[in-house]
Amino acid sequence: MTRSVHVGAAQLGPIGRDESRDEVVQRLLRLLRRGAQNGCELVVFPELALTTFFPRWYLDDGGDAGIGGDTTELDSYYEVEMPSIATQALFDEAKRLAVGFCLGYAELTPPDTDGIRHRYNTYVLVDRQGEITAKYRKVHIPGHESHEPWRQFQHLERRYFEESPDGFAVHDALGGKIGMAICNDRRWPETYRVMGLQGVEMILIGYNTPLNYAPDPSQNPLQAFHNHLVMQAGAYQNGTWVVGVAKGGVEEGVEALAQTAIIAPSGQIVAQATTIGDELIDAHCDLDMCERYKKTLFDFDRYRRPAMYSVITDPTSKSLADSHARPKPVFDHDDGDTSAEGAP
Ligand code: CDT
Repeated sequence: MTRSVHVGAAQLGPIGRDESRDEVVQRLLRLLRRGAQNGCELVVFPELALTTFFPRWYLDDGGDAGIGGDTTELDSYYEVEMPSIATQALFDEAKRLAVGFCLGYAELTPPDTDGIRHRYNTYVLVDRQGEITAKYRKVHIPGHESHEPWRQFQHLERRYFEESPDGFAVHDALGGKIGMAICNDRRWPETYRVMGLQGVEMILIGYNTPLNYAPDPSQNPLQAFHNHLVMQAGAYQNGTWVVGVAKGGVEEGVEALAQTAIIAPSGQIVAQATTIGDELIDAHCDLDMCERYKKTLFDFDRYRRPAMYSVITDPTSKSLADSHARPKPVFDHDDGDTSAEGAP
């Protein structure tokens, strides 16, 4: 029997700074119910799906030393528990409808043994009984740490979130192997490969991507192209489904990419959002299709050459330039003749 997951990608339009959690949860519930009506087993929401994308503002006054001073507004964007009072309705409805979901939010942990509370950009995977079965914290945190007034808007993710200490796990869920990644993670091939090496069959990725990239505006017209480029390549090169879900549209004056897409292990887009607002797209994803790629062109055990890749993770590994340096010619001629022994 073929293994298949009917997945819904629940794109969100903008969330206002003054929009309450309850109002946002009502929007999520509408999308969850639409997914259930369509027969989805899993509905995937974007990164930071409960609030506006608050890293666009410098919200504390700790200066270059890091978060400090009055953090009242900043802290209001984080969840200190999950389910929270406001999100409980989503968990209850998921259970009633027997639809799993994946939700992105800002997480503020309880104090650890050193009394430190950690801030993460987090995804939870919730099963069809409404129980959290897996948590993922964003690995690649983009943007900057300090207030940069020259920008039209900030991207202070590196101030407001720590890098995940946990990495990329793959989970047995919905009859398949499911992984998660968040926004900037999707641009890095290692994200997909680390999960690919664990046999992942479906990667869930939420994103908030401003169309204006201040450090290099020449990339602005390429945002949509790069978005699909990286997710399609990640899917194909690892023989996995990828579900990329946007919070798009103009949020607090900042235009963000939509282009939510469900991508097959062939790298082909099988469903794509047509709006920049709240929209559910869905697809039947045949998980056994992954094998066609995992067992042929991308048979990792047969064809990969890990010994050749050590520079990726081993900082002590010799660079290619060092280990493959051309021997110096025996005779150096100043007439440009490179035919001497040792020359190419
Ligand atoms: N949310 C997020 O990770 N956004 C980044 C924006 C570019 S870096 C400032 C992204 O990779 O889409």
